[in-house]
Amino acid sequence: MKLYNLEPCPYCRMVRDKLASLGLSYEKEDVSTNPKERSEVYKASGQYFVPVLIDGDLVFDDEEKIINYLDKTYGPGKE
Ligand SMILES: N[C@@H](CCC(=O)N[C@@H](CS)C(=O)NCC(=O)O)C(=O)O
Repeated sequence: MKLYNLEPCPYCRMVRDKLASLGLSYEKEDVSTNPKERSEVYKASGQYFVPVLIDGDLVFDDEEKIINYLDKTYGPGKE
């Protein structure tokens, strides 16, 4: 799994906290504070906002979608 991340971003923090609480390991890529300089985010997701989570072929571009997905897929009882 890969997270496009900005440390001070509160939405990214929600996702980092969720990943940590589920004990999931992931690659974290810190992006530019300038959305226009986030070509890697655009390439992956078709938009410039973070957080973006990539899990295999799946791409999520909003913290609520990401957190729902993580809970559904990796939450307790979903091993
Ligand atoms: N996914 C959130 C938004 C996430 C968000 O606002 N991220 C900020 C960083 S904290 C961002 O990437 N902003 C880029 C911009 O303002 O163009 C939502 O739809 O409510």
